Amino acid sequence: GLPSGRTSYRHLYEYEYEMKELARRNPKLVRAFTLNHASVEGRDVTGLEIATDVTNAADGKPVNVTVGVHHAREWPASEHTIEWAYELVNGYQRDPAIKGLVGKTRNIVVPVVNVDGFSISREAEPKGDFSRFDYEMKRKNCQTADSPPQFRTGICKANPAGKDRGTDPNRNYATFWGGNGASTSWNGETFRGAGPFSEPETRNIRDLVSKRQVTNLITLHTYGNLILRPPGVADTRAPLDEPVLKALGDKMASRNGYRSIPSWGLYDTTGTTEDWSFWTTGGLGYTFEINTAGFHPAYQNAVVAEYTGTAPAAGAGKGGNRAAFLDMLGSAADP
Ligand code: 0X9
Ligand code: ZN
Repeated sequence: GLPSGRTSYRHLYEYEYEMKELARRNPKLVRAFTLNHASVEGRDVTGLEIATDVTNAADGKPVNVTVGVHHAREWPASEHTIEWAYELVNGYQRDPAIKGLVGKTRNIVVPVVNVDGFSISREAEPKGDFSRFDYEMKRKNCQTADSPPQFRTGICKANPAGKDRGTDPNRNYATFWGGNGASTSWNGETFRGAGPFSEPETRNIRDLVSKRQVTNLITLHTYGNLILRPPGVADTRAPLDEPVLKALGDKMASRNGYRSIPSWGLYDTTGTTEDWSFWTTGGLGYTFEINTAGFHPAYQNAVVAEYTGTAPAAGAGKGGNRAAFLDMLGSAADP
């Protein structure tokens, strides 16, 4: 089973509660924090920092970042992220190898970056005014500033354009912002936003990464069983670090059975999370696309089996995402 023992998709309040509990029960190892910017609809975004003597922030250790749910409907992304936090906490107590790796690093996890969108998608009802048909498959955040006036009012959930309005947080980062593979329309599924970092959700990650020594970052999405590395757009020169990026991507893919490719090989994208973090910090960055069955299919497959490596397509016998994340941590600890 999973490090937490969980068997079903969490709600936003469960993420919040569990993160605070993990910190409360492990005060020397885990710190819960609120990111700098409240979401468009005013929700706090919560993260965890996991390190030996966690409150001693100025220790200069390499920082390994794991983030989930930029895209609202991609529920396994936040599940794998919070399970990784449990993995580190449990492992610190029970597994000398994990304790050793945690001791050399600072680990940050932010399970739900797009809290407004996730809340809409996760809480959509089977029928009625707030039906799944309208809201469960929401992708973007709840930005209204760019919508036509009649769609600018009310919260996402109450507005008829609630699913369509918003900025794609994975097109709003500054690197290559506004290039290929991002929409310029307020209701486009890949709307890039009014400008680089126009959204509080992306500014949160910008601020978090900028003030620390981030050497490694994974941003989790669904779906496709892919490990994607920079660059996200084909007409960009391959980065000098391509052999290093490829080697670690391929190593992690040998654990979870995903396909390891440069992300432009899927399709062009600009303004994405790990392109920005890689070009800004030099830290190795990857997108994982979890599972092949959809945005949030059966938990037992997309979360339990893919995390633990019991799914044939996801590293059966080779460790699954658990083992891939441990490789990433190993890279942070011993570059
Ligand atoms: O289009 C996206 O943002 C990602 N796929 S998803 O189905 N989860 O929306 C893929 C992004 C790939 N490109 C980069 N990571 N650069
Ligand atoms: Zn996504």
